[in-house]
Amino acid sequence: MTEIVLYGHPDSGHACKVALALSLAEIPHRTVFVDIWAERATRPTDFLAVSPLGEVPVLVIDGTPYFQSGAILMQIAERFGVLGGESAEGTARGRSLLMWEANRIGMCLPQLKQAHVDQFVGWDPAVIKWLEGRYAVDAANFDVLLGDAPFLHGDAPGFGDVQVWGYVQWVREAGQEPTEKMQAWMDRMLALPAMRTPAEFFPA
Ligand SMILES: N[C@@H](CCC(=O)N[C@@H](CS)C(=O)NCC(=O)O)C(=O)O
Repeated sequence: MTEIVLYGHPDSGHACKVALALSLAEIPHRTVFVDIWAERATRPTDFLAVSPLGEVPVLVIDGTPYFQSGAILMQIAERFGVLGGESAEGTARGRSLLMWEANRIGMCLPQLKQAHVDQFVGWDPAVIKWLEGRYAVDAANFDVLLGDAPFLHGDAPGFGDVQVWGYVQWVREAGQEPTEKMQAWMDRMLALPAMRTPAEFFPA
């Protein structure tokens, strides 16, 4: 039987999205909590051995480590034929959504969330304004990408939805408002039976 281990932390949207993909696809696995706020050198040696950058998430499948959350999602979808990976169209849709998220939402919401955690100490107001401007564009484009469908992949969530969920789940913690369509999509994502809280995905 395939042995799958996911290293992550509840504060990492990148790790949460991989945990959500495994949960949605009902892929048996074990999770390992890694304290990302501790000094890297103090992190578990089995984790440091498989994480080339010392970051979470890392997914290890039968001893082979995969890193970078988007690449891990593609690996899961294509290898197990799930979350859009069952078809060429679903895979193509997921890849496009993944690249969009990584270049856009993944380049404003994580940073804005951290700025709020830091109470803006050390953050240049001009940088915050720039990130907020990026989010405004991304929120409008989210509506375009969702269209009238319940999920970004259509009738059921795919790995593109999971990618976007990673940090949109904390849109308000990042000090931003979701669009109406985004809120409705978030409600549908939260209602999925496979959904868990970050702390449930990665108990300390
Ligand atoms: N681009 C990477 C981002 C990974 C990342 O930034 N991980 C953070 C948590 S969200 C981390 O491990 N931080 C701890 C550290 O860098 O020491 C991905 O998509 O997986």
